[in-house]
Amino acid sequence: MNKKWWHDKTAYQIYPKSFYDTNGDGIGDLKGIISKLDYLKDLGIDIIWLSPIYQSPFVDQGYDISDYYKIDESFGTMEDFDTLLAEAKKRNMYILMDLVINHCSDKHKWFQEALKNPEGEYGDYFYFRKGTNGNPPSNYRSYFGKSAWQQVEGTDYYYLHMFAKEQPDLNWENPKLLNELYTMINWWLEKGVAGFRIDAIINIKKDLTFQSLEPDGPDGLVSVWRMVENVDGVGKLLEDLKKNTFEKYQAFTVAEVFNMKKDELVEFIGENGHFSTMFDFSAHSLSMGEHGWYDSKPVQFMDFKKALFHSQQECQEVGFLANIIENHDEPRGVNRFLPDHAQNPAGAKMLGTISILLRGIPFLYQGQEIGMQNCPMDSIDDYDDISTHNEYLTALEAGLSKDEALKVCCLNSRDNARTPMQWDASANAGFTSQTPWLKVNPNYKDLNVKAQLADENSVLCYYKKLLALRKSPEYRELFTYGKFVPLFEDDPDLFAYERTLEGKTVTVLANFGRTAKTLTLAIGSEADILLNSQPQADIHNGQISLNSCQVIVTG
Ligand code: TEU
Ligand code: CA
Repeated sequence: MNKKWWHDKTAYQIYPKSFYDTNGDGIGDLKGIISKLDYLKDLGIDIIWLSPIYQSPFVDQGYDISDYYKIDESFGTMEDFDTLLAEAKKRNMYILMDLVINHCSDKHKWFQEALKNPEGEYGDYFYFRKGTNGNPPSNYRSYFGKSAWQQVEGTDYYYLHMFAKEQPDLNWENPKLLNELYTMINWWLEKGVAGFRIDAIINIKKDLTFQSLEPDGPDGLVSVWRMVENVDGVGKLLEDLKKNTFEKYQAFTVAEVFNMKKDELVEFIGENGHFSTMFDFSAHSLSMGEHGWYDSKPVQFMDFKKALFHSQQECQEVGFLANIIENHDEPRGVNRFLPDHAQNPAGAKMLGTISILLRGIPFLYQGQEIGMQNCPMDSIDDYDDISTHNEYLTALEAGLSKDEALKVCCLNSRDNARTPMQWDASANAGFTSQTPWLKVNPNYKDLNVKAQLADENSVLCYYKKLLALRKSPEYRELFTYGKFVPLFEDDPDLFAYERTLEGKTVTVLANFGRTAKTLTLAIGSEADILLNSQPQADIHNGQISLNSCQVIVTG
């Protein structure tokens, strides 16, 4: 395997709106990010992915871009961005932008022009189709609910939007549009960004017949996902994208790909794949409901373990996955993947360890390093997220009471991860001096960066040790290139595996169970303890005892 510059790096996702506000408007900003670079460096971060900071009407929190060449004023200016790049570079850190090119905002000038004349030049940047007998061209349901076709007022034209109606899909069959996108991407790479996280990219290939499919819900619609699933040919678009942009700059790309087709793994992230890496969502997909959040299921430990073991084994001969516990679309991992008795600092350390020492590129999400948790909301009006409001309605339509529907949102909402970063115990968790744009989690007085920096047993101090171990001169190669070998696969409490490289082995042992557990291992009593989440470790003669929620790494 050819070594690449990003193989041994650790990444961190910033959700800029909720990271750190320096001018008191309640919205995080670029100056805020710059002021926290040392914090991230100290944590052990190399690569920073910024959720979208482009100009946007924020219908979907910046994933609706109205100008790809501008920084939204709520975040600062292009000068601030250049300063961020320069300051990151000084610290040997890399910046990734979020590349949202399946769709843009309905306020983008392309779309504004297109609306004036759907049959004109800009009309062909999007998918405009005529409806039949006053009905949309097909029965697709958008990811955010209701028809994926929106009628253009006063005409019989509709345009396709797989997400919100304010996010019209871009026509990837149009070479002119592609040229505009390539030029824009190269412009950012020339500027010095190290690469991109690539949004919703699997959706770019459409079945141009746009034929209706069998409905999958009482609304008579079918998830637009079915159309994506049935169409071939995304690979050609992705390869052209890479050749015209990323490849020339050795850019690092991490793709957001859900439900890839089985045989696409090599094509996507193999040695010459379309992307450097892509997120492993196998554990996240476990809780997805068939019809929405209201029929989502809690994740069972054995399923969680099986899913991760499977993707580790499937990918290790092929390429690198990007391992995550949470992101801005998901509830907090501590609440989602840990059993009730482990939803505490001990559990957070355990979950962090098993994830970060897997083979692949670790991606932390802001607040994960202090064990941030889901945020309780008292009313649906406290939620900002467009998807949460849609899922709430879907739950009501399915017959849930208002209280039940709210509960469903509390468990699943994307806003769980979007509440402001908890910096200290002062008002608004030190995130802003004024009113934050989204509620701060009330647990911030006990759970914040400042308190954890001062406590050597905190989740944060533990994460620092964990990342330092992964990047230590002695173990860096092993954690980067070493084979993943599962251990105790059938044990209902243990999450355990080895990483091995050239005769060297590291063993990761975590006890997710409620009670202590003694196990017999091939390691002798001479094994060094490289990391231990609790004060004591009990190893003799190949026997090791783990308390509930304890994780030990030996080497
Ligand atoms: O997410 C794509 C995507 O498939 C999500 O809709 C996901 O299924 C959902 O968030 C689960 O609740 C990306 C971005 O990460 C997301 O924030 C955007 O809303 C979306 O694309 C549209 O750009
Ligand atoms: Ca601000």
